[in-house]
Amino acid sequence: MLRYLTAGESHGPALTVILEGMPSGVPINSKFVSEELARRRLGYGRGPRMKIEKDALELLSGVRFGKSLASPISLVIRNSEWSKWERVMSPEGAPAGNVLTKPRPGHADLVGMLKYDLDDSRNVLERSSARETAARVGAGALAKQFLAQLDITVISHVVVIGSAQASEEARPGPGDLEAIDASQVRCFDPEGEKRMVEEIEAATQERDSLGGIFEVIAYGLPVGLGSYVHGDRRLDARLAQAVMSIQAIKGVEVGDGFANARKRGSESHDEIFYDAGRFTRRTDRAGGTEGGVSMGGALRVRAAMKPLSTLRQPLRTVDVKTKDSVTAFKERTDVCSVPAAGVVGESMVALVLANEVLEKFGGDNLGDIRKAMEAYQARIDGR
Ligand code: EPS
Repeated sequence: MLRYLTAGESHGPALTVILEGMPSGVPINSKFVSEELARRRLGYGRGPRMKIEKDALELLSGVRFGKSLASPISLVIRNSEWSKWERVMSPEGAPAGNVLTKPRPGHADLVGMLKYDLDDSRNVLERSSARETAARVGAGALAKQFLAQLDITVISHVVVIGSAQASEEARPGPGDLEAIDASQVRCFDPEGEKRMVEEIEAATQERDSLGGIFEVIAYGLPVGLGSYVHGDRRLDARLAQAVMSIQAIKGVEVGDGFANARKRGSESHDEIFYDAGRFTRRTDRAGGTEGGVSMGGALRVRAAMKPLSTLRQPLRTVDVKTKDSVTAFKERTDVCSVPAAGVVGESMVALVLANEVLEKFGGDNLGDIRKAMEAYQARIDGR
């Protein structure tokens, strides 16, 4: 129902994204999209490019006088560094610049060269780079503006960087995003933030990189998004796919997924109560889905990001041309980008949830969707 496609190389002229399936009548503010793009650049431990460049946004279609038209919405994010890369990344002419033949372990370099029969790993890294996530955040910012009309809010915070952890008690609410973004590492726990910053400082000193875990929380969901009737309709499965698709993500959990695996059943579920005319839960161990269906209220998804694979002290590799044992090539890089990945996680979750809402409540225009949601909620509340 809602689909998006991104295009663009990391050092090409621009990134493009087309979002198709947005209903009509949704207030769309391009300033909000730009602010979301700026949020993705946040975080202690990012590399020099984040300072050099700004994500300059153009909204090309699908919106008129501040409202969506139901036609495809297209965004362009120009790379302000393009003039420096014009020769290296030219769509025409002969190769200019170094050919990269020393693939970085952990990156897509080697598998990409073998799969696509390429002899320059720049042809791989330009597209596998996490630069592409700027386009996803653009699409996610559109989805968020739709969800906001239905009082659904999506936030994220960083819970682990390397060996530094935030307190498990530090659970932000829907209004806490500003406070989270004010933290250098987008951590909601000030003590945790301190430990994380120290961890990044140490890794920077040692010319190494760090991964971590972020949590995305969506507030205000109705009961009944997703379905148990078939595997590919399960909300948790769709979330896992979407979040796992973010560059460098190697693990996804819903609620207390991995911790619950070590507990007994009697400690792992959310008991059901009936208070003031509503079914309620007093815990949220499941993270907001049961049987692949949203339970109503908050949804929690965590993702594990591996330490970035571009290193200042590169690992051993093989030169694909000479087959000599060498060290991998060096690129400009971040030390840690978990805070930014959290913002990308919000976007991916927002895109999944917007699609789920459209599947459940129809997809033509905001007014009809609202009415359908209200009628549905009235039925649920009457039980
Ligand atoms: C990235 C390497 C760095 C990051 C980049 C992702 O880029 P460069 O090699 O140009 O310095 O800055 O991230 C972004 C440009 C971005 O917008 O997030 C990589 O190898 O994935």
